[in-house]
Amino acid sequence: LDASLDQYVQIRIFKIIVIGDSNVGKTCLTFRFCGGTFPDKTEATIGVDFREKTVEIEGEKIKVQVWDTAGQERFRKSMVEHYYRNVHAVVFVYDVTKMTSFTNLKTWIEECNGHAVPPLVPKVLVGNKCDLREQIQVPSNVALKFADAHNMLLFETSAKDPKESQNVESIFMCLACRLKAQKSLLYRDMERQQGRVQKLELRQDDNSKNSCPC
Ligand SMILES: Nc1nc2c(ncn2[C@@H]2O[C@H](COP(=O)(O)OP(=O)(O)OP(=O)(O)O)[C@@H](O)[C@H]2O)c(=O)[nH]1
Ligand SMILES: [Mg+2]
Repeated sequence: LDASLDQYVQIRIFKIIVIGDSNVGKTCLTFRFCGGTFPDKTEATIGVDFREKTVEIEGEKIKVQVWDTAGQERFRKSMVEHYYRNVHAVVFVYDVTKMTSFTNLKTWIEECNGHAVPPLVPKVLVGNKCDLREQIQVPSNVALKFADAHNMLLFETSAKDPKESQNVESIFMCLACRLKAQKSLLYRDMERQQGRVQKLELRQDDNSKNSCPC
């Protein structure tokens, strides 16, 4: 019992919020990642839906807590403060078949910046519905330029197409890896302050064996 309790106490939780226009597929993406399937039917999210998945990185179990937020203003306005409080990472989603969902990203980024999210909080951009190849309105190179300008990685995905599920997984795994690495860096800095450089080098060696999806 002691051992299992120990594990429970040590598990870390990363809060990742998923933001973007209504109908871009935030619910479907989070469902795909946490539940492994594409939901037959979705309703507009009201407030927020929580989903979570425990992943293992470098032997450490981490709980990824995904906040599937509402895109419609009337369903989110009372919740916005809660979305951004103590957030660890942000996923901005647009729909590759709808240009307005891409141009609106500016507003979503402004909202995020307006809530004093620290610059170290990783942010990524996700273009969803790539399975609708004939209807693409947002070219990859345009999205890539935008992502670069905002210091974000770009993922093009489909929550619907099972062949793309690895890409969906990569979004959250990449963020979890980065968060884990950030925390290790923090620990290393503390060690450096204490003059424990030897241990610092050992840790770096350990890290080089890892396979991060990004
Ligand atoms: N073809 C295709 N359709 C998708 C994909 N992802 C979501 N959809 C469809 O897009 C619609 C909206 O999906 P949701 O996940 O509910 O959208 P949302 O961003 O959560 O919307 P709000 O909750 O209102 O903010 C649904 O009809 C989904 O079936 C995808 O990857 N491909
Ligand atoms: Mg939704």
